[in-house]
Amino acid sequence: MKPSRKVVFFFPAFASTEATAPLGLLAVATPLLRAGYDVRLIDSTITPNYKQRVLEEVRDALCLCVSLVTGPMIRETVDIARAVKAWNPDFPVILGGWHPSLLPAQTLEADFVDIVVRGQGEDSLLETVERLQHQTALDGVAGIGFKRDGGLVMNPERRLRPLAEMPPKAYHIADFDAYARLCGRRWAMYTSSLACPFDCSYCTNAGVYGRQWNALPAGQVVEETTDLATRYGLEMLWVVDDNFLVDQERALKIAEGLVRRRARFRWSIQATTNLTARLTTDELRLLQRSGLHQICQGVDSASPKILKLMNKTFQDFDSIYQSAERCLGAGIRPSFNIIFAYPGEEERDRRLTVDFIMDVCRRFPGAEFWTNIFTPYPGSPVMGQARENGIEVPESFEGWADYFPRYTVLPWLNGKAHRRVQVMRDYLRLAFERAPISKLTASASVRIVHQGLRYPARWRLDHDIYGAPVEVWLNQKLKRYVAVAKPSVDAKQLEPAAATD
Ligand code: B12
Ligand code: SF4
Repeated sequence: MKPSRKVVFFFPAFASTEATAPLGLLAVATPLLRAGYDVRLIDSTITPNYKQRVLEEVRDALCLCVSLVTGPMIRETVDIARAVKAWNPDFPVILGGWHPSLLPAQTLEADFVDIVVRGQGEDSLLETVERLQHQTALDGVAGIGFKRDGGLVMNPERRLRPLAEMPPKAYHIADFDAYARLCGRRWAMYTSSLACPFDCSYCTNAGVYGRQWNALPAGQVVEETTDLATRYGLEMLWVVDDNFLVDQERALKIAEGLVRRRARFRWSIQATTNLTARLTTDELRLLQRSGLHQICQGVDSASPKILKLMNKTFQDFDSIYQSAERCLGAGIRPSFNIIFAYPGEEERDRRLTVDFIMDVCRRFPGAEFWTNIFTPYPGSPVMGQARENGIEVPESFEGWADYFPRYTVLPWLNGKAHRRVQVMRDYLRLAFERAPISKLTASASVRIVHQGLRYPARWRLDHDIYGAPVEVWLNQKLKRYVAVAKPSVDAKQLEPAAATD
């Protein structure tokens, strides 16, 4: 029998209503489609019966490929891979994405994983799939690891290719209707540059993309983004680059190009505060006219001691205030991220950060903060001191499933202290308005009650008092009245992926 040319992609849910097509899988799909493979994409977020669908699709396929990051996505990965192996222990299961890239050997040790792909997957996956199809050995395929005779074989690394050399992503295999039904907004992710020149000690990016920032030319970004938005009727693009503003001239050229093209979509970026603060209000206004509506920036802490420990000395406090003031002056929402409980953070450091958040939000209404609990990720520089910090590093692939910044418990933040920080984060959520990607439809009366809760929340944060959190409880009750769109169809009934792009 001729080996199949069908490849099944699975994307485990990331427990979020911020649903859109998984860009990593759309990236690795293109070379396969161009080589004539039939790609089926099953995203559990929009497929209620995803397990059954995977089990049906693999029956006449060549392999199953899963994309995942560290954390809860591991649970569904394990479940699906085990189910596939129960059906056919010899069916190849391939894992790619951030977690397998950062911990390839441990991931490959799992008995339901046959191959791991490290880093950029476009070329590595195509070569792997071709070898599987021709039933030839996997030796020499750079960037992958596989099993032989019960042992692990790690092939040499694959050289990183600049983004400009990479093929376009296969957006056409994604069901944007189903994502829009789930999150209430029709949007997609887009990559215009790779890597970041900085070196924050909690960040894993250098481990996968190095520090050599490289980018697509402005003209290409303008062409591709306008085409994408028109083709798929998108109202928004999230440019997921690590640091979009490294090349200021390119950023402004993109804005000029989009204004000239009369682009009608909104877009958001991620950038460091020091680079955002380099822009004048007029330059930010140009970006706003081109559709830029949000700049996500990692502030992380307001304690100079913690910023130093994070190796974030490139960011000063003036730049944060300047960024907030100028972005808002230009009509762009500054969206700041905070990490609580970084190793070495004491109560007074955390207090400094809360006071800082309150100050920025009061002085610059419209600025928003999103907070996380420090989560030690494999491959980040701070993981080098994991043992000294008392962190128990999981010894198996499955052990990483509970690493999630929403609820990570740390040796120095557990029990009562952990609960206190979580309640404090709940009050920060209540105290000032934030705009999530998903469009949640709350009734006017729910919104009025919500606004009323802001004032006691701010009082509590000012006075550092979080006992008997009735407002948080009330807010949770109110959430029941916020209608979240649910996927009504099985989006996986996609037409077999059509030809090339
Ligand atoms: C978009 C994004 C999200 C979106 C995902 C939306 C979606 N539908 O996919 C949302 C907002 C939901 C999200 C959530 C989270 N995210 Co996130 N996210 C990103 C971001 C910004 C872009 C990812 C992306 O699509 N990039 C573009 C694609 C093309 O690149 P890529 O993913 O690297 O894919 C390439 C390779 O990795 C590989 N590859 C990928 N998949 C596969 C699969 C196969 C089979 C193969 C062969 C190869 C392969 O080939 C691809 C092409 O070269 C990255 C940072 C970044 N700069 O990449 C963080 C990042 C992936 N997220 C991260 C984290 C920590 C989180 C959260 C925990 C954050 C939080 N505070 O809650 C949650 C976790 C969600 C969960 N399930 O547990 C970390 C992951 C670290 C790690 N160790 O895994 C990253 C790296 C950010 C960081 N620097 O810390 N995230
Ligand atoms: S600025 Fe952001 S992307 Fe760059 S190293 Fe720091 S955390 Fe990572």
